Amino acid sequence: MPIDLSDESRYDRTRLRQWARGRARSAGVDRRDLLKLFAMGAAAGSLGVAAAGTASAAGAEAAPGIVKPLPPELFTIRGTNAETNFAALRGTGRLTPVDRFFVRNHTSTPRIDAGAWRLKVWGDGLAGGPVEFSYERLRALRAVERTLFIECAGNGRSFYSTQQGQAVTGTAWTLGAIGVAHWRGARLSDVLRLAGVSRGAVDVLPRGLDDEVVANWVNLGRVRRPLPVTKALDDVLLAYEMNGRPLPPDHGGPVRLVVPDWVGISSIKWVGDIEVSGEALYSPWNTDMYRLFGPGQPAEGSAPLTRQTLKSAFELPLGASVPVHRTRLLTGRSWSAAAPVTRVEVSTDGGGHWRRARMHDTPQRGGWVRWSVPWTPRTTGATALLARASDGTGRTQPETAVHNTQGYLFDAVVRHPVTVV
Ligand SMILES: Nc1nc2c(c(=O)[nH]1)N[C@H]1C(S)=C(S)[C@@H](COP(=O)(O)O)O[C@H]1N2
Ligand SMILES: [Mo]
Repeated sequence: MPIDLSDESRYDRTRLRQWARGRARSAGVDRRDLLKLFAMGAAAGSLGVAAAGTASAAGAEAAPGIVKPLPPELFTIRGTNAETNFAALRGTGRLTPVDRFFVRNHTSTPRIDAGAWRLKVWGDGLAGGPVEFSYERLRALRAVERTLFIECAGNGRSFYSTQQGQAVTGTAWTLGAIGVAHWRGARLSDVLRLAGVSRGAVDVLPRGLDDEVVANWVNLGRVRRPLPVTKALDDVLLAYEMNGRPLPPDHGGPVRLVVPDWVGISSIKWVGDIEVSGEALYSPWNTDMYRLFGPGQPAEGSAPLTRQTLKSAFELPLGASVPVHRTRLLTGRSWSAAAPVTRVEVSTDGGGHWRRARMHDTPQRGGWVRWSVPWTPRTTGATALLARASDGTGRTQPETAVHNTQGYLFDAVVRHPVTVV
């Protein structure tokens, strides 16, 4: 019998059961519904997440709900999202210009007036009651500036299927779900302290003001993902500027979180409230999503994902044609969430020989390095370009990434197809 939500006591009992199981406490999301949902997604080969009232845009020319222009030379549209074409970064600086910074929207970009915006900090992890911050008040706090990347946990996901022959669900990103920006904002720790965060606080739960996410008829509520209070008090920003300009609407304006090194979903855009809790919190974004599921993982999945990994990309379209006997400068970028990149090697013969690439930036944690290597193709035909980075922890990109059903944290060396003509 379907649950009648107008029957309040029945509804409350359902919520209570969910609560007892420790699931999805603020959205009334049933775990079994979610598992069914992901099973359907797997069968359909994609996750099929769409905004309430918005038609699915898979395969469409434009991403409904993104405000900025998305010219095809700069972006590849994937459902409600726009992937940066890596080739469009060639010649740009260390910072990704906003006009080509990828957009990952679960629903659509809301337009929020900074003057009317408020951040409400609340919950039993505060010593007192809720505290509100206006945009003006936030901007009056001590400001910090940092150059950091935001990268989707699923960046590179499509290579699980095209390179490793493995089935995964979710947006079929190549390597363009990353951007590096210079962010300016207040420290989340300052805001939490002003709000009276108590010593017993365990998790904070920032929530976006964008529409609720409805996936295959299950309402997951608004985008929100718990963050341990230790990380929240460490290095997280409440950013209001990106590359020296007020934060644009598509990237979370007027205010978003920027969570250094962590999976992009942590950096909640259009933040409207933050719950501070004395106990662990759950949302679909740290339970059934953004964990590793699959062979070798516990049935309930790995621990919630935190740090991003190590990757490299060429500033060249996949499948590009290049003229034979002509010397060209291959350029690209490498980045790691764990430590600065220490070395980049490139192969132009499918992995047979490797050469050191020249680095054009001082490697820095949280950013990427631009690199280049000259190449004169000698024979015509199909080949693969490979770039392999190592970082200060001693890690080098592996040949194969660890398969997981939702295709997160792809870190293997990508075989970038080109044809010499
Ligand atoms: N409120 C809200 N925050 C969000 C999202 C969203 O859809 N809504 N997407 C998340 C995901 S999955 C990623 S990868 C980053 C993308 O940030 P960008 O669109 O500025 O590139 O924002 C995160 N924050
Ligand atoms: Mo993401």
